[in-house]
Amino acid sequence: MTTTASIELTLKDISAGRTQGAMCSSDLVDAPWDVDASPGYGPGASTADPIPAAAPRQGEIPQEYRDASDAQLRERIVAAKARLGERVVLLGHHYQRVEVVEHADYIGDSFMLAQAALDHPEAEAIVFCGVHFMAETADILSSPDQAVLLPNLAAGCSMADMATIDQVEDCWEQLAQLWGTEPDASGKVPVIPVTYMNSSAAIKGFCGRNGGIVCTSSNAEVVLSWAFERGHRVLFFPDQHLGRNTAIDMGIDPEAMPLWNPRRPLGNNTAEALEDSRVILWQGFCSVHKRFTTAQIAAARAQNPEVRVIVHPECPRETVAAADESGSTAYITKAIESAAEPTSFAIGTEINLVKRLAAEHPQHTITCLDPVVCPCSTMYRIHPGYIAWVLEALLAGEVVNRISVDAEVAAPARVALDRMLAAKPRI
Ligand code: CIZ
Repeated sequence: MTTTASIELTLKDISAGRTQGAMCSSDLVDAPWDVDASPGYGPGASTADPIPAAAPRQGEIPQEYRDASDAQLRERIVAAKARLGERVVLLGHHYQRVEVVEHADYIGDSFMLAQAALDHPEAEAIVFCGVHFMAETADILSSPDQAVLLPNLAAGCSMADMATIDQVEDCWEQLAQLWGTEPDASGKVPVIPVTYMNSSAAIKGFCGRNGGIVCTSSNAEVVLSWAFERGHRVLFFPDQHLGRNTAIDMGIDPEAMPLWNPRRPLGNNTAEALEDSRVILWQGFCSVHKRFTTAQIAAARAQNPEVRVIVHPECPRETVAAADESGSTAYITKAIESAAEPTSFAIGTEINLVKRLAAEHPQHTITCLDPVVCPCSTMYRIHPGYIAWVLEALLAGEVVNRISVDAEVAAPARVALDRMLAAKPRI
């Protein structure tokens, strides 16, 4: 089982063939600029997923950053940040590696980081160490004269790419043909679109235009309640597991949750099944979280019957049902921080967060449920070399890797995000 050893060691083990059964490619030990030379999500957990043709690509960065040692990059980032002072805010997602989050002004989930972006109108640049949809969200929430920078443009999210705006529009048209879009006598519309934060700005904009809302894994239940006050059903995308787990926890019958396959008419459902539905689940998933299984939970319990198993709600239903608890990264972090007695935790989420929590809480034994878990390969594309490059460019008066959402998409996306920000997280 994975312990507090560094991710680098895990990757070296995989590379040397010492770890069996991993989907994790040994290429992860390569420098990101080598990985970025070919299109794709990068090596690791997401390699099996098709990448959209229009996915952003990262160009080559100057050789000096590629040649610098870890220590030199660290020094350069610290120095550049000190010189930039309040001109820059650096946001680090929970799933980023230690060498990245050590430079972050805020470390958190997408919900917390979206709020942090809102709280810094004075910063001229927000460097978002996360993935593309998070930077888009920060751009939508920040003021137009602030620049949001994504250090590596290829840091995307395979789950977010599983629902394209064309597919969602097409689904919406098919549902509108069945039921129309007007409210009935009770004042409720036939269906409310709800998108997980892990989606493109275009899809958030779609939700804003069509009476819908965004959710994160921290507030999905609150958001679904909001939607059921306004509609008979919810169309939930792109993560089927978060939608299913949240709805089941709210007491909704799993039979009333058909899966929508965007490549088939009516999503591969009958009109009757859709009529009887409460939540229509898009067929998307997270490549990292789908790896956590009931067998891993059984193995953790066989090793230590006292172990407290907490998994992320992006995991499959049977895994969530077998765990002791499930919750967002904020929930997991808080559960560990608030455990009064030394406790054994087995955690089902991305490895960088698990390792960091283990290092920060030596009084507890914190392991990852998956013995050969890969880092999220797209999050892993943010490397200190890219951070040094964007910060030093700012010092030289140059803005690189700016993520800008078109105004006509940003305005309705902001409506959907504002609805979410008004919905209070459960924890
Ligand atoms: O909301 C987020 O940032 C993600 C991707 C997961 C979580 O639980 O924080």
